[in-house]
Amino acid sequence: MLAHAAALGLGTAFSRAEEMSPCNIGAAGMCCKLCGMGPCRLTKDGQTGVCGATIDTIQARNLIRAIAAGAAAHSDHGRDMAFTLKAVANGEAEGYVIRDVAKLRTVAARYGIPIDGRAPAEIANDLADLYIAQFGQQRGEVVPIRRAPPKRQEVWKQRGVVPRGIDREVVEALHRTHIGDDQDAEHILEHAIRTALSDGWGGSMIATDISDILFGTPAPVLGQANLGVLKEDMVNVIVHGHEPTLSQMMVVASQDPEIIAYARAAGAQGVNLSGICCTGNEILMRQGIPAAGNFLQQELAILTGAVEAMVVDVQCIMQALVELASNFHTKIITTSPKVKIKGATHIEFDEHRALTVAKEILRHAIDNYSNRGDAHIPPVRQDLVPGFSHEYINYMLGGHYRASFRPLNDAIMSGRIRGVAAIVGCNNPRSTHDYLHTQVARELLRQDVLIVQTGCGAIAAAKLGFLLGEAGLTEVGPGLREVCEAVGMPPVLHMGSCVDNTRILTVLTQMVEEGGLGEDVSQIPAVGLAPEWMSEKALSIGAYCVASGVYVIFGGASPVSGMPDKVPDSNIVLRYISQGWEAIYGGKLEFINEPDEMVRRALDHIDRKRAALGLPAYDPARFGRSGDSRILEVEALPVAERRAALYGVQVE
Ligand code: XCC
Ligand code: SF4
Repeated sequence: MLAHAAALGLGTAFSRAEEMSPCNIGAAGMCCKLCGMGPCRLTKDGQTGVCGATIDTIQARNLIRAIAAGAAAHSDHGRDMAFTLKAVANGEAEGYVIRDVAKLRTVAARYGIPIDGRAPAEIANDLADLYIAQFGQQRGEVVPIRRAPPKRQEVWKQRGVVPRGIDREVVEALHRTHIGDDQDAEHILEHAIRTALSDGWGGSMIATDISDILFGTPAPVLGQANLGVLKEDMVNVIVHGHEPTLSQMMVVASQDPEIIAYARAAGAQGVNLSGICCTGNEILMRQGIPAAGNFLQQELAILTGAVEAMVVDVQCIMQALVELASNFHTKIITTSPKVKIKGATHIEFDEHRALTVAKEILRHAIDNYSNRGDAHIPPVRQDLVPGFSHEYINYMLGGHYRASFRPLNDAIMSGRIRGVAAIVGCNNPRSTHDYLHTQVARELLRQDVLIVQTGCGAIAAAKLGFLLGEAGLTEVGPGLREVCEAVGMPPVLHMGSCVDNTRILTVLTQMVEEGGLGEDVSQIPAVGLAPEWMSEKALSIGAYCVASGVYVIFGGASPVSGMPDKVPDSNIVLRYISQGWEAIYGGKLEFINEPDEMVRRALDHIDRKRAALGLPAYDPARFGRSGDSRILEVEALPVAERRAALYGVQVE
């Protein structure tokens, strides 16, 4: 697709990344533009800003501001979901229903909301009120915190970092970093933890809960990924962004007989809906709607010339789309009252009349079908099986009557599975598309590490076929292969969108509750990786995972690398977010450029956690002689010998 772009003389994020070398002062977190006396760019050791701010203060302020923005984005998404739930509960949201009453009851009961003898709408109304209140709460503790392991909650309480209210922590992060406020790097970063926790154990967790309640808790479905999911003879509509309120209704509208007839009348076979980024993940894991790609494929999709409309809501939408689309017939349609792009068509989405708006958007796209010129759809797509919510993992491992995480814990304790890695987050055109994601995933699978994924990382792995059961037979180490064969699961579990990283927090909590892997998340042989991070949301995720006790490795450049000639240990901020946070939370945040080094440190961490738990050291030769391995050996034999092996017929 990049060659195609070059032939057409069109640029993409890849070519712009080449032309735009990053500012080395800003990239290292050494530029402060928080007041009109600056901006101050610190380039010499010991130098300060006009106000006297030191390099570590400036680095810390930059980092917490990024975390606050990321937490704000995720949490605002959660807020909108809570308002939608409230509207649905009160019969004011056209087209939506409460699809997962069981999850509604489980979640509500956890907070002491009465469920017995009550209609789903009544329970949903109370839960919506409780969740809406978390955003503006001034004192106390946000309620989802209670779902963390007790030991972990103790750590947070002792440090005084339990979020009081979601909005409050974000506002305080902004206040503290205004000129003349908090000027102690470690003190600033303490609040970064509190802000990030209000995302992970707050806004994002609320978003995940409500998406499941309204659209169904995911379970495995068959899907497809990559640009080859676009169709020559259909009206191609791509939903791109994050909030599933719109994308879910687009799914409904695209299957409406009236819309299908309208598309046929326009000469197409129907409407072919696909997704990009996390709103794509939401409908991929629930309805199996194909993913056209991840973040760095948004422009490539338009370059196919086969997309009638790209419908966007919030987050990760490149402004470049509009200019690029002007070379084709593609319409970029913005829908959120929060997001407009100059030159795009704006059709505002309103959850109260969602189905009507979704149909209107689709009619626009269908009307545009006759304007399509030459299409250039690359014939590449890959099957995948997404939809591994923690509820499903429980069921998958223990069955309906004995749903449990026991088999997973046992497999880790025996060493069949060496440990668990969550590989999440964005794409970044500063590296080859998907390269860091897939390099790291490949190697960890070989080392018997079970992988869970969300966001754009999941789609990167999907394109290589890692999200299929068959991948377990060829791509992974012997012990993990046995587990995948026995359970019938892929070695890489797609757990959803970026807000669904909270599902990973829940899984880790359940692993603790199940027993045998310590009493807190920080004891589990697990790591988190964001090999190609680029968004501020990723930094917030990283920080709340650290606060939850996880070793988090970010690939690519560090936004707080500081003075280039300084050894990392004399960089106050780098040392604090690594050793400092580890001493407090048992998790740490490190930026590592090189995939082999990421893998090495991840494995080293996993092995050290195994040793600390008194588990047997990982031994690749110990497992893998059972299950399908014998069959695979037999199948590799010449026909006559295969017969002999299978039926005992002697070979002459
Ligand atoms: Fe992808 Fe979630 Fe990153 Fe955006 S931020 S690029 S993972 S779509 Ni979550
Ligand atoms: Fe410069 Fe201080 Fe103003 Fe930042 S806050 S721009 S360091 S004077």
